[in-house]
Amino acid sequence: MQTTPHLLTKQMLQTALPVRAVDAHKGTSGSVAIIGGDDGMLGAVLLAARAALLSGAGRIYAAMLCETAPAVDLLHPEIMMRRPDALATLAQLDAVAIGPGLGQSDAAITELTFWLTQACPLVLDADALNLIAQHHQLAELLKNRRGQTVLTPHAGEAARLMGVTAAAIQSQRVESAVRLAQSLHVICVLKGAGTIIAEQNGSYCINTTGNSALATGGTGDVLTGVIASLIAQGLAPIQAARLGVYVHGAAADALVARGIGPLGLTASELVTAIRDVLNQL
Ligand code: NPW
Ligand code: AMP
Ligand code: MG
Repeated sequence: MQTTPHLLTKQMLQTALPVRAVDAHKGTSGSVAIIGGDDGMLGAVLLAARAALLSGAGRIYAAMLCETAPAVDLLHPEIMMRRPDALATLAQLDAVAIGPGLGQSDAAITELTFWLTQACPLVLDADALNLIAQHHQLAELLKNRRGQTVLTPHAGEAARLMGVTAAAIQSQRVESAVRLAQSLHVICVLKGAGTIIAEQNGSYCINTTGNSALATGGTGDVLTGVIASLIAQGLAPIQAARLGVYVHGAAADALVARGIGPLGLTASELVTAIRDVLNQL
C-alpha cells in the first residue's frame, strides 16, 4: 500500500474528461443501463438514470423490478424504460449499474447473477452489495468477472461485505477500502466524508470535495449513475470513479455556496449541478 495518501484534486482530473467529438452521435456517446427499483424504491433508479443522462451518456436505459414500474420518466422522457429481462438482448451496453433500490428478492438475485456473468463494465451499489455480502456464490462470480467492476459502498454496506461493524470501517477507512478492492477484485469507492477510491494494487486516493449536505436520501444513487455514464463515455473505470466522486462532491459544494443546503439539498438538485460542474471543469 502507498505510504502517502493522494488527495484527489481538480488538476488530476482535467485531462481525464469525456471528449465529445465534432462528429459525435448518440451511439458514440455511450449506452448505459441502470437496474434496480423494487417496490417503494423506484426513485433510486430514476435518480441514477437522470444522473447518467445529465452526465453526458448518449443512450440511457432504466429497468425496474417493481411490477408497477412507470412506462416513462415524465421529467426525463429521454430515458428508455425497459423490463429488466429486455436489457439482456440489447446489442451494446457500454456500462451497466445495478443495485439502486434493487431490493433482495429472488428476482433481484437472478438479475445480479446474470449481470455478474457478463463482460461489460459494472457499477455495483446498494442492494447489489447487500446481496453479495449474503450470498457466497455471488461474491465468487464477482471475483471471477471478465469485465471491470466499480463497487460504491457506504460504511454500512462495506461493513456487511466485510462482516464487521460500520464503526470499524470508519475507524480504518483506507485499509477497509483497499482490502475490499483486493479481496473482491474491484475498484472500491468507499463513500462518506473523504470518499476513498481504492484499487486492487493497493493504490488509493481521497476525495477533497463534498459536504454534509449530501447526507440525504438518493445522493448515492446519483453517484452510481454518474460513474456508469462516464464509463459508458469511454473513461477507464478508475478514471470514471475518480471524476464521478469529485464532480458529485463539487456539485454539492457549489449548491451550498448558493445557499441550497446544507439543509434541504435534494438529490435531484444535485443531478443538475453535476452537469454544470462537468461542463465547467
Ligand atoms: P444508522 O442506524 O442509520 O446509523 P441501508 P440505504 C448504516 C435505496 N434508496 N452511511 C445505517 O446505520 C438504496 O438504493 C432509495 C450510510 C443503517 O443501518 C438501497 O437500495 C431511495 N449508512 C435501499 O434504498 C432513496 C450507514 O447502514 C444502514 C453509515 C437501502 O439503502 C434512498 C443504512 O444503509 C435510498 O438510496 C454511513 N456512513 N454507517 C429512493 N428514493 O428510492 C452506518 N450505516 O440499510 O443499506 O439503507 O442506504 O438507505
Ligand atoms: P448513500 O449513503 O449511498 O446515499 O450515498 C451518500 C452519498 O453522499 C455518498 O456519495 C457520500 O460520500 C455522500 N455523503 C454523505 N454524507 C456525507 C458527508 N458528511 N460529507 C461528504 N459526503 C457525504
Ligand atoms: Mg446508497
